[in-house]
Formats: sequence, structure tokens, C-alpha cells
Amino acid sequence: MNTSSSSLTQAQKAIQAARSIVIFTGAGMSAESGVPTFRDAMTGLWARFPAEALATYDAYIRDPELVWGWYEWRRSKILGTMPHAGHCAIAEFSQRHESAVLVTQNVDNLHERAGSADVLHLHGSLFAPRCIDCSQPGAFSDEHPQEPEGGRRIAPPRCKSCNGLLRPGVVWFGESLPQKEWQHAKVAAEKCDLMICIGTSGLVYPAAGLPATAVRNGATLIQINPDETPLNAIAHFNLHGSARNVLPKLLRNR
Ligand code: BJW
Ligand code: ZN
Repeated sequence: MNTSSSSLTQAQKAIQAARSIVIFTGAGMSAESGVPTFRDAMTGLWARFPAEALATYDAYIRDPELVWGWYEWRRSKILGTMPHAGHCAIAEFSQRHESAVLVTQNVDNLHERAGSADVLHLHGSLFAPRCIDCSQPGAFSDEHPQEPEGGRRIAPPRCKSCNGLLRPGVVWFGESLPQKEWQHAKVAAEKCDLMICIGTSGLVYPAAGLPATAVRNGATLIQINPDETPLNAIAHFNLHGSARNVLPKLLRNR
């Protein structure tokens, strides 16, 4: 971690003084568990396929087997990972600060597996497929699929009610965010006096607007990221380091 100990201490003091906290996470939160981010060069999930080829409804309708197979590969990869010390630090912190709101863009379930409850998933979940026609939820078996690196073509399962195609329960480009979660997150960002933003490139809207909303309403913004992002310009504390290294130190009980 190349965060100076003085900025870490100052950020800890800001957290101690805060009454209403939002923790906002992106793909970098799960990177050290072994889940690839989206935009990191070479390792990013879209290094081989452009986003439009996979993460849109049109792409799914054009080639359901390609898209479903890619998501099954990602689900199998995530099932083989574990939450890290940063996920656990957030879960423990939330138990001590019951009013803290955890908002994630991640479609993995690593926050929940670390013990966090009431996680607001803005971009859905890889574990909640639904029917494209009647929206009825589908279900996966308890088996852990073993998929080849990068995925293979797999025909999507059919809906038990109407025989429509099941789709991944994620939010694709051009789709609205789940309204209940989005409203809750927006109000929490407007009302909080401190937001901790971890591992997001801050490029995908409307979620990327939450930190600016918080700052506009007077909140202190702490960013944890090894790289620069557009949020560097508005954050009060830029802790340059990884989620697994910085979070346990930043959130430890004292
Ligand atoms: C570490 C680390 C470590 C690494 N520790 N950190 C023009 C202007 C404004 C908006 C738009 C526009 N054109 C189109 C739009 C709208 C579009 C959008 O924002 N596009 C932009 C890309 C320009 N948004 C939408 O379409 C949204 N819907 C919407 O707007 O609805 C209204 C509407 C309706 C009808 C028509 C049009 C609009 C929906 C967005 C859905 C996003 N979905 C995805 C895919 C989910 C499914 C899947 O998983 O496949 O969600 S996109 C992808 O990006 C995923 C992520 O949640 C999201 C954000 O990415 P994130 O988390 O920031 O990850 P990365 O990879 O970008 O960054 C990782 C960061 O971690 C980096 O900074 C690293 O440095 C850091 N890091 N290791 C800490 N160890
Ligand atoms: Zn159906």
C-alpha cells in the first residue's frame, strides 16, 4: 500500500466522526478474490469480447448460447472464489454500524458470503436468472459448473412457466437499474455524511454518479483504488492501494 499513514489516519478520523455512511463497491473490490474486473488492460473481462458483444439484450437475442455460456463461465469462476479480508472488514464494520448502507455494482455474491446483509445490488446478480418473456425467476442447481476458460456455447435453460428463454439476472447496457435498489442507493448517497468508494472506474452511469451526489450534498468522500479514476478529482481522501490491503486497516475497530 502506498497510502501515507497520515492520510489513512485522517480518513479513519473522518469515519469515526461520521453518522451516516455509504460504502460503494465496484469490480476492483473482488479482484483480489480472483474475479476479473471489466476494464483492466489484458485481464479485464472485456479484453477479448467488446462489451456490446456480450452485455446487451440485443447481443443475447442475437446469440443466446454465446452469451449464456460466457455468463455460466463467470458464475463457475465466482463459485470457486472466496471473499477476502476487505469483504470481511466491510461485513464486520456494518455489524458495528448498523445504519451503514452497502451499495455494490458487483454481480458476484462475495459481500453476502463474507457476512454482509441487505446489500443493494445496482447491476443485479449472476445468481438470479429470470425469464425474458414473463420475468419469472429461474433457479440453478446446487452443482458447481466447471466451465473452460472464457466459456463455451451453452443453450440457456427454459422457463418452467412459459418455456421462454432464461437470461442472466444482471443489468445490461441500455437497461434500467432495479428501481427499488436504485432509489434506496440514491437517497442514501444524498443523505450520507461520508461515502467510501472502493474499486470502481467511475465510468458507468447512473451508478457512477453516486459519489458526486454525496459530495454535492456535503459528504466526505474516501476512495480506495490503486489507480487514478475520475473520482480522484472530487475525493477528499484518495487511498492508493488495494481493497484487501487498505480496508482492514481503514475500518478496524479501535
Ligand atoms: C482495484 C483493485 C483492487 C483493480 N482494489 N481497486 C453516455 C454518457 C452517460 C451514460 C451513457 C452514455 N452512453 C450510454 C450511457 C449509459 C450506460 C453507460 O454508463 N455507459 C458508459 C460506459 C458510457 N449505462 C447504462 O446503460 C445503464 N442503464 C441506464 O443508463 O439506463 C437508462 C437508459 C435506459 C434506456 C436507454 C439508455 C439508458 C446500465 C449500466 C449497466 C452496467 N452493467 C455492467 C455489466 C453487468 C453485467 C455483467 O456483469 O456482465 O455492470 S457494465 C460493467 O461496468 C458492470 C459493472 O458493474 C460496471 C462498472 O464497472 P466497475 O465496477 O467500475 O469496474 P471496472 O472494471 O470499470 O473498474 C475496476 C476498478 O477497480 C478500476 O478503477 C481499477 O483500478 C480498480 N481496481 N484492482 C481496488 N485490488
Ligand atoms: Zn416465462
